[in-house]
Amino acid sequence: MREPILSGIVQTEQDRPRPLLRPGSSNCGGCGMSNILQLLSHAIAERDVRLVIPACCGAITAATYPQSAFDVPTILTTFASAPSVATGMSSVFRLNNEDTRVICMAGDGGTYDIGMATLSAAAERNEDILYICYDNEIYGNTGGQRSSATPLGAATTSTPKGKQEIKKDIMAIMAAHRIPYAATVSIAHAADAVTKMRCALDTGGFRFLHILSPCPTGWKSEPAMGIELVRLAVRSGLFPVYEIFNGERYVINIEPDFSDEALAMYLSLQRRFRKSGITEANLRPQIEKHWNGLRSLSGRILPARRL
Ligand SMILES: Cc1ncc(C[n+]2csc(CCOP(=O)(O)OP(=O)(O)O)c2C)c(N)n1
Ligand code: SF4
Ligand SMILES: [Mg+2]
Repeated sequence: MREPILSGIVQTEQDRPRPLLRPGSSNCGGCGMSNILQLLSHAIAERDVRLVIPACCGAITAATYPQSAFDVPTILTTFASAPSVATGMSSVFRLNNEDTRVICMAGDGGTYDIGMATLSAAAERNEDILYICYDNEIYGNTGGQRSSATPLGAATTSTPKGKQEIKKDIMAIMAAHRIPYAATVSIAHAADAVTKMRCALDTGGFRFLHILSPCPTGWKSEPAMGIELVRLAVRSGLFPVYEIFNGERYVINIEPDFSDEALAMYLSLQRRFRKSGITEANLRPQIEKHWNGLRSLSGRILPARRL
């Protein structure tokens, strides 16, 4: 399961000649969204793409007009309308016979909460859009309030003692739309991530990628630890890595060892979990329930738990 950091991925002749995210972005140091954009750059290679970004940290990433850190034309939309705007753009490209992919890049607030209506509508119509949710588990751009992606026990500016509710299962919601392709992506497993991004870029219809995106500012973690945190989340079973084809065929891509030590490390490296005092023992039943569901959907027999 273990891959070297960024999987030794280096620029090759097949890659995008210039990075999607150029120097000069306004992202905080260690922002997971920056890592995602770099991986996406490898995946895009020579493909022609447009970005559509609703209100979120990503809308600020480009930095100050007239400069832009994005190396492709990028449209910023209102919070709730990114999938609708992307629908219009994708339709125009199709009518003009242009081979241009439209990528919505939205935060968890724009995806799980405020953009849910237009996201669901575009998915139900099976619009030709790649929708990426970079999930930092908070409303990062406005100071770090809770979203429905915030996990149990995490302190945010609107849940200072720790959130009482569990994280919403966005993948189950997207699967219910029976879209052609949905996948969770780990930035700690770069080869798997780039493969899935390419698959999502080249599949027709609505595609959805859910990517856990460390936010050192909101998670109160060290900027250099982002990729390691995701590795711990995957290893402990907290962030399952899998694909769903047409809402019905589940494929688990990475088998965790369900290490309690990794889960404890994941919690202790982020000060957002300190106030609630949540422990690995509190989270384990929820993780097991989630995995039991995934195993039965993927038709895989539950292996003995490895500690
Ligand atoms: C309708 C509406 N409500 C609230 C806001 C203020 N606002 C801008 S960005 C943001 C948070 C976005 O959170 P998320 O989508 O998770 O992205 P992140 O900032 O974490 O990258 C909020 C609440 C807004 N722009 N529009
Ligand atoms: S607040 Fe978090 S998500 Fe936003 S730019 Fe900073 S590290 Fe990235
Ligand atoms: Mg967010």
